[in-house]
Amino acid sequence: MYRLRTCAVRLCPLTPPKHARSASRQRLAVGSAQRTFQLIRCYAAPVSTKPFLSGSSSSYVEEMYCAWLENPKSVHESWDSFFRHANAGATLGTAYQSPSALGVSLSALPQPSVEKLVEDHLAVQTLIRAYQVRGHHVAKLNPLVISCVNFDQAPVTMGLHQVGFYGLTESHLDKVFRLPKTTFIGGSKAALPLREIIRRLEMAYCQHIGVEFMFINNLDQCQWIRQKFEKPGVMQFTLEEKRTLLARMVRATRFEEFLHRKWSSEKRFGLEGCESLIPALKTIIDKSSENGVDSVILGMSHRGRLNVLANVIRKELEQIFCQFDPKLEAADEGSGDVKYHLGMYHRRINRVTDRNITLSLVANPSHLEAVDPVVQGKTKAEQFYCGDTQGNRVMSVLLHGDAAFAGQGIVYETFHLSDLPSYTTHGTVHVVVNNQIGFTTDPRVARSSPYPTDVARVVNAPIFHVNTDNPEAVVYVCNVAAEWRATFHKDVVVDLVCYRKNGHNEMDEPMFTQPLMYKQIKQQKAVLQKYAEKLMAEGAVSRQEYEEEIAKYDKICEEAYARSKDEKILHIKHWLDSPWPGFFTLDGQPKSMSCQSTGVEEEELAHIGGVASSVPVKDFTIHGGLTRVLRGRGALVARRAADWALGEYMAFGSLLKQGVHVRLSGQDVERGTFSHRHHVLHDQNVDKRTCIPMNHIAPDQAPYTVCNSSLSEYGVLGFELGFAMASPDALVLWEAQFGDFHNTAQCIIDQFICAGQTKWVRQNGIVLLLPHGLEGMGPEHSSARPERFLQMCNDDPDVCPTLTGDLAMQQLYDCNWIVVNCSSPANYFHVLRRQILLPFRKPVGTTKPKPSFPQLLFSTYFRRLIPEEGTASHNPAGVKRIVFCTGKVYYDLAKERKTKGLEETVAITRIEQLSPFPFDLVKPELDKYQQADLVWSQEEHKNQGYYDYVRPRICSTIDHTRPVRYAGREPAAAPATGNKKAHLVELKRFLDTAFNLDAFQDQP
Ligand SMILES: Cc1ncc(C[n+]2csc(CCOP(=O)(O)OP(=O)(O)O)c2C)c(N)n1
Repeated sequence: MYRLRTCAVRLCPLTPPKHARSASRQRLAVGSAQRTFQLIRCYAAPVSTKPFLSGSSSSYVEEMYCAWLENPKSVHESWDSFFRHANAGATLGTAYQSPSALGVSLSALPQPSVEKLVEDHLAVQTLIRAYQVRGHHVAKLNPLVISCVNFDQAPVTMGLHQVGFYGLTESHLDKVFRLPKTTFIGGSKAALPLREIIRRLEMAYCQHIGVEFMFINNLDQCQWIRQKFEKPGVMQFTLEEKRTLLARMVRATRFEEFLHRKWSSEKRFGLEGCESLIPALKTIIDKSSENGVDSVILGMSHRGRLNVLANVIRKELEQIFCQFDPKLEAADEGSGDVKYHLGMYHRRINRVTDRNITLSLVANPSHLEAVDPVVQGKTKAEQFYCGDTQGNRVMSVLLHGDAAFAGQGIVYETFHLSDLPSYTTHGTVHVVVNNQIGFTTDPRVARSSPYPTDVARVVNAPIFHVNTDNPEAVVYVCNVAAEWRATFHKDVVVDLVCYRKNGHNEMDEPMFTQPLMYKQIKQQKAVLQKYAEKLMAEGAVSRQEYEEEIAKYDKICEEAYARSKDEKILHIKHWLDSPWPGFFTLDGQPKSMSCQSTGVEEEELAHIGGVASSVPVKDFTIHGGLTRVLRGRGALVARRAADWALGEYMAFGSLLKQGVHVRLSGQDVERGTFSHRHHVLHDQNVDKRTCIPMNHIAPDQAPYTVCNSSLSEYGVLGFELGFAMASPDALVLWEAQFGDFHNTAQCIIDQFICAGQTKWVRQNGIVLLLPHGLEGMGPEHSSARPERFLQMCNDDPDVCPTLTGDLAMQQLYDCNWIVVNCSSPANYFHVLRRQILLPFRKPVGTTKPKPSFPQLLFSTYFRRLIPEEGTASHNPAGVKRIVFCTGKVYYDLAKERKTKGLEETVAITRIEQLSPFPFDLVKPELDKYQQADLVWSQEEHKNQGYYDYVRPRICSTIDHTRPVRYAGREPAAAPATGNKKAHLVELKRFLDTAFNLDAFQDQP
């Protein structure tokens, strides 16, 4: 877009009517989002060399020129005359010829005066533009008065006394200037004296609101914002609106005061200094509700969270207050969480619009901003399930701290999801509680950008900075933000510039580190008091009414406090952010404790296999290589076999047919990193024509979503977790490109997936697909780090449970997550289907081989353990060793055993579900081979992989009567060697150990 500024001077000698039409058509055709102004230019036009038509002033001419091309009457006659002559190739100084309507005075002017007139107009337009671009630099944004933003000492070029900067003098102040189309300060007037122009610009851009938007590369959007802030009188409030605002400020303020009175030494991360947040959020919700939104999903950190719960979401106050009672025990199992992390879901009537609205605040961990993608995923899912393709009914609101917003990379990753087809939520309203400090750290050492909000510029989100000591300004920008989202379905940021009245928490002493700032804060009059005084001075409210409002709310708090004393127990269940109506019994239990068979009729599998090996649309040319792949699949189906890709296809296809939505997301998942999946076919002759055969399985099937994601693990995994949170009736899978890349999403894994249920009684059935395997590809691209997942399992290694018939289900119910490592496509098929057929939801992490894989016949259920089924199993007494293993190393072991002729002597048993550990299946194996020594063999290094998890559990199963030996790689720092030769040597060495029956003789 900005190219147009530099080439704007090169006005071409077009014939206006013809080119005006074509240019206008071009602008319409590209749509509002792509105004790049690729106008044809003739660089030979003499006016192109004029110095006054250069730099930023030229953009005004450009805009006028474009407007003139579309409609010559849309610009002032003087400009019409100028453009006509310029286009006709007029020479220097002759382009302007007075139109007849301007009369003699101008046309009679000597030529230099004409040029001066044009120059002065351009100067005024540059000045107007300066306010639009940089007005926020001088706006009075900071309630603390001290400057919070350093713009590299850029000179202030605004104000009555700065007109000289534009080549104007004081004598111009009372001259009347035409206003360009790019401003709305005139209201109904097309021209104003310069003095008034400046006054109006100061009102629009330099008071308590700083509007940052001129970087947006869409003229319609810029114009929309200009008119929202420039039109005279836009910020008018009715008496009722002012009184409502005051009442909201009373609640926000008195809530914190109440908590402070009752629990002065309890951490609550109060909102004092930013009480305007409450009316801000309520305004966004009211306005969005007015625009048709009926569900708002919020994410936020600690600051002011209780206040938001109480006064925005309307959690019962007694439920909040009883969280402060140290004597109350929790009714639910699990760790629970601190009160300022808990979530909430509430459906109620919005009193302003009288419409139903559902508000949910997503539970979140301390990890700042980690909840952002989760909120987006949940929002996307809710939009998806209610058919809201434009985000008209469901929206997200994200709250941020200033330090976290600037510092946490996940903010950027989440912004980059905002406009992607499979991830967009059609606009999020971001609200930054910019208290100008992060714990004890000043902004000058916490970020390199002037504002904490600069990250939002990457997605062209407008940013509205506002001084929170002016609640009306806050409410105004929030209204505009909500309207922006409803109009353009794009992200927008409200930067609430405020202060933090106390320390980081209520126990913290801020004077240690920010003495001057806090001296200033101590002198600060509370915003409620300021606003109440303003309204009283205006006569909008009387002192008595104000005091009554306060007394009324204090009474509400006192009464709730009294009720909270009756609470005998804490129910974390009451803080659920995503209830799944109908999935559990009324008291939140699974409806049964059994799992249907995961098997599927062969006929159905053959049908799905047929779809997987065909192109279900006509006249669609696929790549020749793919034709071979599909043919290969067809051959497998005919042989009743499946490879890795086909096993997955059949699992997805059968669930879709059952009406279960399946969503697979991750980097390059559509084709599959290993070029095995091919879920999206591309027509080789038609650009962007694609086909997803999985959506052609049955007419009444559920939709299948498969989407290549942005290159973000943290953001995308968080998003999919949020998607899976919305409903138990969908199989949501995230695939890491290689398993090791999940570590950049570790926070989502640790904070949400591993511990989510125990902290927030919230189940989630997300599946993590983690390609894994040491194949000589080097330290990366090898290990999915299964040891990390296993280390975080909540089962006790030292206790062998009672081996009853329902152990398997009970274990699944009790565990925090399931870790599997399938060695066959059949088992992969079953474990995917089991995810949905279980009567509860658990996350699954599945390490899986990269799919160069043997083909196996289908079984009918997921096999947690695959025992030795070969020769050794027929004569257990002759077996000298059982080698336990998991995953694809089984094939290396089986091959080596055969080579060494030990098929009768060594049994190999595969543990496919590592956690929960299948004690009940391991025990019979151990009992069967009484004389055998026990070996755990893995391809991973000893300090990695599965060994540390499996060994104590096998020992507990047999009460430590036999030791478990190790045959695998030595301990190491890196997951794998980068040297192919070393890789093979290592492999040979541990296979030798695994089958050397004397190898452990010297070990105790
Ligand atoms: C990822 C992460 N790193 C560090 C912390 C520790 N921490 C808690 S609050 C905080 C300061 C946050 O400042 P800001 O984002 O401005 O929010 P505020 O507390 O000022 O409202 C820090 C560093 C954290 N919770 N999360």
